[in-house]
Amino acid sequence: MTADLFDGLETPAPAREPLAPGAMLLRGFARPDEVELLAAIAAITAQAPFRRMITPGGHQMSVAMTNCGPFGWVTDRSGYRYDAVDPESGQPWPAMPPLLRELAENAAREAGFPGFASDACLINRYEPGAKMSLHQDRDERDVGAPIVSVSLGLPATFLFGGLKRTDKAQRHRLAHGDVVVWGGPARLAFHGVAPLADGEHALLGSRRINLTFRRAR
Ligand code: MD6
Ligand code: FE
Repeated sequence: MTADLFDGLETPAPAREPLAPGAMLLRGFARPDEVELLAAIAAITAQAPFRRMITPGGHQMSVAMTNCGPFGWVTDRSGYRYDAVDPESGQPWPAMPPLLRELAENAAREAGFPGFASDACLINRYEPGAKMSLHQDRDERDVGAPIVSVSLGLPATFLFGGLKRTDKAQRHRLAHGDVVVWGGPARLAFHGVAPLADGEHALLGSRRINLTFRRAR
């Protein structure tokens, strides 16, 4: 009886979980687009392959990265920055497919940030053991715009702290298709990803891919 309540109607609204003022988890928001998203990511990484970048401190990151859109986030010995050119190829980053840009805009609107016009999409690939230490996203010129983060593949534990590095971090499990939107009073909160546990995902194998959409310029 309740199973066909939604038959012939629009998809029900996604489950929203507020993480903090300005931060919202939209469970499964990207799932309807999973096949097209993975095809778009494959086309981007054929042009701009994943690579493990070097931090300004000289450490190689455990997460492999690439980008699409007008600007890409890069790090090397000289620092973190946004660059219109892929330093590996000397070419502009691959264009941001409309599907990705629209997914980010729709998720931001759902979380209370209408009009999000992303000009940078960082694509992160985690293999088992890869992690991201607590950090703030502060390389963007305008921190008035939110960040939209899409999780695909293996689940991860997202660490979400406060505005000080020493604030105790909450832990949230991010699964395939989950989207986190992050802005306003939460925009500069410290966050990270715990070491990825081993596992096998039906579409992605033993990997997690995260897309983070930003307004860089
Ligand atoms: C990740 N995410 O989920 C890493 N940054 O793989 C981030 O660093 C991040 O998820 C800003 C806002 C949301 C995020
Ligand atoms: Fe981040």
